Order: sequence, then structure tokens, then C-alpha cells
Amino acid sequence: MNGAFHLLPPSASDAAGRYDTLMLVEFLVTGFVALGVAFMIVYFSVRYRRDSDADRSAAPAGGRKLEIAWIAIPLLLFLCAFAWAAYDYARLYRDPPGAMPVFVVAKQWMWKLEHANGRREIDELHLPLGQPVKLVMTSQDVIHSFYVPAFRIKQDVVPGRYTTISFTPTEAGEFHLFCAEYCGTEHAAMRGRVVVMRPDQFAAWLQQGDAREGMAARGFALYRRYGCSGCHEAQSSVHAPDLHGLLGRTVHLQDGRSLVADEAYVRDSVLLPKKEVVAGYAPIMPSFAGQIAEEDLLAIIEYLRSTGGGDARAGH
Ligand SMILES: [Cu+2]
Repeated sequence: MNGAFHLLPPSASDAAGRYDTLMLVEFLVTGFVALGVAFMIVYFSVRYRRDSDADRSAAPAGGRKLEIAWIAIPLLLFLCAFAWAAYDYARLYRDPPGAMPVFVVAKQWMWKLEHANGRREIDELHLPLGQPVKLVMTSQDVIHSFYVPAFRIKQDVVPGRYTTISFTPTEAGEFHLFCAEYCGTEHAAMRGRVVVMRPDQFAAWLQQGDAREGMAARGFALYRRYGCSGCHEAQSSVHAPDLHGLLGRTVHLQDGRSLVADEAYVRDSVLLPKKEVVAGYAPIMPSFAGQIAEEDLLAIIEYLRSTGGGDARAGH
């Protein structure tokens, strides 16, 4: 930030640190090999040029061990790089314990963000330093791509489903937010900024702005307004699964599969209720496709999260 030449954008998340290390190691290994090959080409070109007095009398006719070595060693190196990269990649999609969810709805041409307490922002994302964050993202229209170079994260944001990505900001400051889906006229204009603040500053920021009810409270109101409570409450006469503490719970399905309920499962159950029918229940749930806004669905999920369960966090 001091005007000096930087090869890389600032490294401001745990993911950035991991990727930079991996990239540096790959660069050094491939650079070492490339330099070695270049050196040998020059050396042999000079040593065995025409008219040189190099001894050509006992040219080697084979070299099984050498051949095995130049196949096995690079294979091993590439497999190591693959395993390392796959491990780092998988960490982006595993929620760290206590991760703070932030909800992202992309549309042509802006980012709409909402925090669990109901504070909303547009094209800006405020985050606390050192706190693991999980972004739950979807799109109202076309595919977008949430891209923060300083965090080394880039994740497609897809209509009709949730994508998530987890990371921890490790540096305070302001960082660029881009849409990296350059297939339409204005994606490149979906620029914003991520502001990483000290936790106490963030807590104060979170309380500012329009006084709004929290997402869970709004979700509860929607849960009643859309009639979910009519069937899913314990005292209901309709036989429907109890949703308390659903997130993080293992659900057994009619077709014998079982899954751990996450945001995507809740979303699909509301919009595509025939897709995953819970064992022991009739497929009588109506689809709410086209009737419920993305933000409202996210609020209902936050309400369900607030009722407890494996994925619940203190404070909601
Ligand atoms: Cu976009």
C-alpha cells in the first residue's frame, strides 16, 4: 500500500497465506527444473557441437534406471502438489467451528449482503478481523463470481442453488471486491470493497444503520406468513417433520440415503420438495418455487439455525 512495487495483491486471509505458500513452492520447484533443463541444453550444445573434441566412442545405449527416475520423480512431485492443493481447496468448503455466516445475493449488477442481525449492505462487506466467516451465496438472475483477490477467494454464485466459501480475514484494511464472471455487459462494473475491522469496531458497526429486526426474527415471521408453521409445528394435525434444530442434523430419506441438513438442503426442501423426502413422511409438501424471494428464504434458514442444532452458534 506504500506505492512500492508489489508482485501479489495484499495477503489478507488464512486462505491467502496457504495459497501463496503453495504457489511459491510450486514456483521454486518448477523454476529449479526449468533452469536445470535450460542449463543442460546450453551445456550439451556447446560440449557436443560439431567439430568439438568430445569423446563419442562409448555412447550409452540404454539407461533403464535413469528412465525410471525421470518418470517416477516428477510423478511423485506432481502428486504431492495435487494432494497439497486438494487439501487447501477442501478447507475453503469446510465450515470452521463458530464460523459467522454472511449472506450474499447477487443480481444484475450488484452485490446484496446481509448479516445475521439484519444489517444489510450493497457492494460493501464489513468483516471482523480474525473471525472465521462463511459466505452463503446465491444469485437472483445469472451466474456471478464473488472474487476478493486479497483473500485469494473466487467462488461462482449460481441461481437456483447456494454456494459457500469459508475463510478468516487476517489483516485489517480495505480490499477490492469484484465479479469475475465476465460473460455479460456489466459484471465488470460489480465492483465493491471488503472492509476488515477490529472486532470491537465491527461490533459497533454492526449495531449502526437502520434499526432492523434480526434475520432470525424476520425469518420466524416469514415462517408463519408462508404457512410453514401450520404443518411443521408439533401441535399441527398435519404429519410433517419437526424443523427445530434441523441445521447440522442427520436426515434419513425415503430412498435410503441420509444427509446432513445444510442451507442447500433447506432451500431444496422448500423449492423442490419432491427431491429429498424424509423417511416416514408422505410427499405432501407443496413447492414454493417462484413465490419466495432469495432474501426471505435465507431469513427462514437463519430462523431454523436459531432454533438450535449442530450448526447453531451462541448469540442467536
Ligand atoms: Cu456479476
